[in-house]
Amino acid sequence: MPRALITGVTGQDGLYLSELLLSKGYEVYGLVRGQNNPKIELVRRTVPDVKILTGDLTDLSSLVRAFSVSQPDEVYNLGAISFVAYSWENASLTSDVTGKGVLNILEATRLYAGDDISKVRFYQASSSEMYGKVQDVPQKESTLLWPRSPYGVAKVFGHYMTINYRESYGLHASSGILFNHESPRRGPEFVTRKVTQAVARIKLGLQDSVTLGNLDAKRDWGFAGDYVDAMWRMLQQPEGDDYVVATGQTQSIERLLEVAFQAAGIEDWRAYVKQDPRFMRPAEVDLLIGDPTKAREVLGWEPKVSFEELITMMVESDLAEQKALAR
Ligand code: NAP
Ligand code: F7E
Repeated sequence: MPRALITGVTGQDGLYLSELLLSKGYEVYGLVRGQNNPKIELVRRTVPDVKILTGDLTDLSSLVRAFSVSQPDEVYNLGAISFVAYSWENASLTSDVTGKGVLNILEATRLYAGDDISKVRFYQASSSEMYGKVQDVPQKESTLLWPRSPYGVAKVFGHYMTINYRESYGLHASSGILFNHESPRRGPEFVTRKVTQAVARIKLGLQDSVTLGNLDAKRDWGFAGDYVDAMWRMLQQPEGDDYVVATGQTQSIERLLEVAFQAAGIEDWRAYVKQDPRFMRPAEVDLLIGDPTKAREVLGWEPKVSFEELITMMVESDLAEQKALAR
């Protein structure tokens, strides 16, 4: 039975990846940070077969201990401070966790492997935020990185450190440059879920409007359940490498609003949307659209859920959740 260690198991991708690996017969260990982390219950409820270990990406010895207990064949580093807006307010912490945390887990991986670097494979959750002020349209693996937030800068550090461990030590290390991916499990701070949750509450008469920031930004949004499959596929290749994972299509926030309100049977979304500079960012990433050709050709990966299906799925899930909460 192969063994996997996942950091960030309490997050959106951690839960989907746990389900995928368990369905493939893996023994799955999940790293959970903090004392009495409330999300531990979510993991126990959703994926009860995951074995929980405590540890933090900023604490190297906790990572060394997690490797020693789990003895993993595959490591998926999904842990991060992942909310871009928050990263300006907590830039140093974001650098420590999202950036230097990658170095810590790479080092723990190398210490665990000892003389046999081939005994473990490593996945790094890199991000399209690294493209920032985009230098190519669409963005591909070779596109110059130009991050626009402390989060993006920290991810660039993690990306290059992953490549460096591959080149320096021969570690089977892959960097998945994933474009935005969403689901009913998405945190409510991100724009898709903020919108689908608000739409559900407006439909049920629990809220009058939703207040957003920049409505012109464009993102290449896919379904998280599809994207974790690409992570797994990367670690099944003979060599580690870097891959863009994206749908190849881009949508504006305005289009997101249109689809989400329509999914709840509301045609005139403009009547319910306000804007506030509070939600604008010091520097914006205006346009993301990925070129997933390499992932398709090498990994045999393709997204299965369309943007419209994704947003409808999220609105329906939020309607059910809000109805249950209102009871
Ligand atoms: P998420 O829901 O925000 O989950 C982040 C996870 O990181 C949570 O489990 C969180 O734990 C954990 N974490 C935070 N600080 C930590 C620390 N100091 N030590 C260990 N773990 C820590 O993010 P996601 O959407 O699942 O994304 C997974 C990864 O992919 C992240 O690295 C993200 O940056 C990256 N990524 C995401 C997207 C996307 O569109 N979703 C795209 C590209 C890349 P708590 O629950 O305790 O806070
Ligand atoms: O913002 C705009 C905002 O916070 C998307 C993370 O998973 O994907 C995610 O980062 C866009 C931005 O995601 C609001 O300005 C307008 O242009 O949902 P988001 P993100 O910043 O793209 C990447 C790939 C990651 O790696 C990250 O970890 O929406 N926007 N009004 C708003 N965004 C939010 N959150 N809230 C608003 O009210």
